Amino acid sequence: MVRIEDYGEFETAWCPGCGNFGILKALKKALVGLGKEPHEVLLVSGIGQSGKLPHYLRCNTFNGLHGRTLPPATGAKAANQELTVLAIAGDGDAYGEGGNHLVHAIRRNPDITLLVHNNQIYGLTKGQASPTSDLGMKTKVQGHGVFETPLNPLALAISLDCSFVARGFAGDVSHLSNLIAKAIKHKGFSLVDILQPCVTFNRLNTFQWYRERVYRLEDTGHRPDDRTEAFEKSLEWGDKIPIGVFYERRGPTFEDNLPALSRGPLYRQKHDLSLVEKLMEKFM
Ligand SMILES: Cc1ncc(C[n+]2csc(CCOP(=O)(O)OP(=O)(O)O)c2C)c(N)n1
Ligand SMILES: [Mg+2]
Repeated sequence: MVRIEDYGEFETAWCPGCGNFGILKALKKALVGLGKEPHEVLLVSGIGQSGKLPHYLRCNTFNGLHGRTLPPATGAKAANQELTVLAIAGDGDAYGEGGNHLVHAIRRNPDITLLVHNNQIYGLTKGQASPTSDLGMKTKVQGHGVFETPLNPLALAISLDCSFVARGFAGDVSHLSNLIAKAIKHKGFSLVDILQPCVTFNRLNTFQWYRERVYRLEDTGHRPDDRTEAFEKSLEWGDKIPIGVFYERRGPTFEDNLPALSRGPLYRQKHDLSLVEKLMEKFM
């Protein structure tokens, strides 16, 4: 039986008190709760403080380019559907540089889970505004305050009919770990946006700031199969911030739609090299 210790314990480069510790804890708890062995799991990340998370778990990992978590994660799942694939990204990574990939991954619906460490700031590069920084937030670069309308990742995902859309809070590890487990179990593309306080570069959206505002959707009788209600809930931001599963629907995945995968994962399929030879002959 798999245990938390099987995922290892590593020294991190995160600041003491960082919200990323809650996410790491919740992820390990979710994987162990689902009985996933480290060799059955692949974590794909980009660049950022968030992108370091896979360095701190003993399992399969791929750390690629900033904003480019989703293409290799989608490819890995297509090659081996037996793997549990998670893409790990920051708000800059997933919603800024990787925004285009996010839109099209949602449309494609691969059976992978995207965890976004949403600290509403570029952490690794020391505190520039990100697409989710609140209006008016002052940084060393945005000296007069952020004036761009913040991107609402949940509303965007629901408008694209994303098959699973949730928001968690790094300060509520057991709730977050439950959400991550649900997202992994869901068949299709799952987005879990995680409110993750950055204790060094975001002095506005602190643990206390989030704690005073978050409430659980499941306590309100919210029905995740109601897309219109999910959209309405996704617009709530300010004095009250909902967390939980906003929206969930069933439907064919990217892998279901690929005829080449009907005979099982690519790596298990026997290849008939004579077919390739015949093809090559045509070009002789
Ligand atoms: C292609 C490319 N563009 C920009 C950068 C510089 N860069 C590295 S991380 C980062 C943003 C990090 O913010 P976020 O994705 O929110 O992650 P965090 O550190 O906050 O977890 C940027 C702009 C880069 N490494 N590569
Ligand atoms: Mg960030």
